[in-house]
Amino acid sequence: MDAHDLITRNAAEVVTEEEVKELAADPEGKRAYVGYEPSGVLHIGHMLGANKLIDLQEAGMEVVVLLADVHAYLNGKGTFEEIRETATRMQEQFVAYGLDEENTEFRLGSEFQFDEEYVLDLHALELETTLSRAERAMSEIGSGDSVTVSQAVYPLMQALDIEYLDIDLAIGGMEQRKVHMLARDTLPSIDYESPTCLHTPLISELSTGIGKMSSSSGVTISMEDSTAEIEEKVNGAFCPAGEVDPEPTDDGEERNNPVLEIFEYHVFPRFDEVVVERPEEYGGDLEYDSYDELEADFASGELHPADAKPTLARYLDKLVEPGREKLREQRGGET
Ligand code: IYR
Repeated sequence: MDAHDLITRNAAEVVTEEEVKELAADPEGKRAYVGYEPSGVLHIGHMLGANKLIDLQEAGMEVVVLLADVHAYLNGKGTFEEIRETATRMQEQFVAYGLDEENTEFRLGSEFQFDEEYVLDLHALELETTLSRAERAMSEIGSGDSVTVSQAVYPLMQALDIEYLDIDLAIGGMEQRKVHMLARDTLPSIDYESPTCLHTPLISELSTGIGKMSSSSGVTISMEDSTAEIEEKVNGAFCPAGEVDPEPTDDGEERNNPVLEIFEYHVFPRFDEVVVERPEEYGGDLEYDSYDELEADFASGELHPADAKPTLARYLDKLVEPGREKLREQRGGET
């Protein structure tokens, strides 16, 4: 795979195509980052971002993971002390998941976000941004019922992080796109360049295929799950036979097949080959080198949900296992 394919594979969108092409022409040493509000436990959303970072490392880029402790605090996620403690654990779990420790720069937001220069730039951005714009940027990130002043400051700091970490490519899930658009629009007003951005897709809600999977509601998969729990969750997933693009609900709500999405965005990027184990009487094992082959067999009915689901659970379990082990260690051997 060439650098452009590695950078853009499985991306929901890039902003802009032109800028990413330019980056892909000479990726060596260029810097990409993704930021997370630290939480104690890595979940499937973090894993999706990490998969993209692994692609970028393979393309020759430098990769930064921002453990956004101040952002988590501004978003009401706990006391500063609690948050700092979870940041270290999160870093260890990313490494367990497969981010190469030597080639990944882990940074705490608080290392540079209190510097005078940063704070002055922040105030300059505050002057350039209306409250309603900041509020809109937070619509898919803010926690709690109403937007606090701290949450209006949050996206402006996220914009500045891109400058202060000297980033060529900002990565985030689709829920981050409004913050990135705000960054693109406002950074030039304080004489910085508009950042190039790449957004990863969101996985559909596991049990219904309606709406998006979220760590705060509904079913999610995380490093906390045992093998049996993963099997149970995947077994209960919405996965209508033969339907790659399921029909919308009667109310017109979009539905997707989350089992296929997880194969596409989580399993194939990390495994060269996927084997579906089937007894001889049902046709024997199936082997796939790419997601497209698996999807084609699912669409034709050759691959049935009853075989796809246990296979997905088996591969997800392999992805989760090292993080689960790390978590056990972090918690002092219990669980
Ligand atoms: N908004 C992210 C956290 C975050 C990301 C980046 I990239 C930053 O520079 C700062 C914070 C979240 O929702 O987790």
